[in-house]
Amino acid sequence: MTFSTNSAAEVTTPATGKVVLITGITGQDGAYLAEFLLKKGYVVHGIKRRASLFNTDRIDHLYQDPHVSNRNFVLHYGDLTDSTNLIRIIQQVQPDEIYNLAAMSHVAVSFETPEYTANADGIGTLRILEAIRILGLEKKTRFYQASTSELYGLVQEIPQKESTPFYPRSPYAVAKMYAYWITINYREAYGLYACNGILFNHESPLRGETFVTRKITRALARIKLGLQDTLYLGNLDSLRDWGHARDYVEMQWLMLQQESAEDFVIATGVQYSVRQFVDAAARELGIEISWQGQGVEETGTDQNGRVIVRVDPRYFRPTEVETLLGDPTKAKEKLGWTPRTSFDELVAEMVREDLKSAERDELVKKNGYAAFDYHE
Ligand code: NDP
Ligand code: GDR
Repeated sequence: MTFSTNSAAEVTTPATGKVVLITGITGQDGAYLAEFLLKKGYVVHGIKRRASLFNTDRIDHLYQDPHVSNRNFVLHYGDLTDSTNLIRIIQQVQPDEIYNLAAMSHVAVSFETPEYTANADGIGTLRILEAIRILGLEKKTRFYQASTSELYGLVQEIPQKESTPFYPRSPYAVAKMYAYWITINYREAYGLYACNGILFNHESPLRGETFVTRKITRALARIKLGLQDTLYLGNLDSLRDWGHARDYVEMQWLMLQQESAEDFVIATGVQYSVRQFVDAAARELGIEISWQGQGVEETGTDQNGRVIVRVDPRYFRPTEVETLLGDPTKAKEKLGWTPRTSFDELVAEMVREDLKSAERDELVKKNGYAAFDYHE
């Protein structure tokens, strides 16, 4: 499904409700947030990038025919690396709230593309803040910045809370650190309602396939159906605090509804290793994994003696974030927010959805068409 670009006349069509602009609307959080805000009666505008293939799968169910007037869901072509484009879109949309979710969000990839990551994730945030200022929207437009637990990096305190010192460990985290501080600076210098959500890892069936949780649920579902032999992973000992994206976008909205702008840690307060995530996902599929060996030699074997998990050093990072565990006390107290989905429910939902798509691929294969495979 495609989306048209928008003329100024189309996007200024009067509509009821507040108007929001979401960057990164085609991503995991963008899709959940757009749906959440539409249900709340907002008019939702989103920025999507031009791509050579359709890249709107996650939001196709929200699509509205561009020929219909009074749409409450409108997409604009744009990019965080393009200041004039951002200024023009913000000028047209005149948003009450901006959610800056767009980013080159893959930590491992940021080591390969550090300059681009700094440009999009760091300076991109500055471009939006400057656009708000240039357009004189400081008093009208509230700004949410998608900050990250990756800022804690080499952790200085366990669990991590708003006051825990940062020690970023990747080009991604360093770029996000700039974005974090420039958001605070614009709040203090120009009185903008601008805040950081310091979100710990959050996952869902919409999670990108190369992040570890989705890579695991997708691969194990395919292994279960005989579409794939092996799941290759990097650091199995890495510890993360995993929540559900659907719960976390609600908090992003809540942060913009307060009397004054503040920064919040959003996390579950519970931590698991990558290996434990593999075990939990495998159990959902009736697979019991036993682990043998250490380091790069470590393997996971199923109850039939097949080695289905192996370590591949290509997935190690030059500098790793070994352990993250958030303390969401402030969000609980001030926003009244608690995560609704448990770790087991999250894993079960992701496995269920990946099993469904593996079953579709199995059908295609059985009917003589090859189902492709990849191991990123
Ligand atoms: P995704 O990777 O799923 O989505 C990222 C979005 O940003 C996509 O829509 C992508 O477009 C878009 N994007 C990337 N680069 C640009 C660019 N240069 N200009 C415009 N748009 C761009 O990330 P999530 O939804 O998981 O995360 C949302 C935000 O929250 C990100 O900023 C991420 O860094 C941050 N975050 C995420 C956490 C998580 O666990 N999910 C935790 C903490 C922070 P396209 O679809 O075309 O690629
Ligand atoms: P992260 O998520 O780096 O925490 O960033 P990711 O799922 O990529 O990695 C989590 C941990 O798992 C280890 N790991 C692997 N990771 C990937 N991707 N692939 C593997 O094969 C693999 N094997 C082990 C990693 O080394 C790491 O320790 C996510 C992103 O959403 C960021 O944008 C966000 O800011 C942070 O979460 C909070």
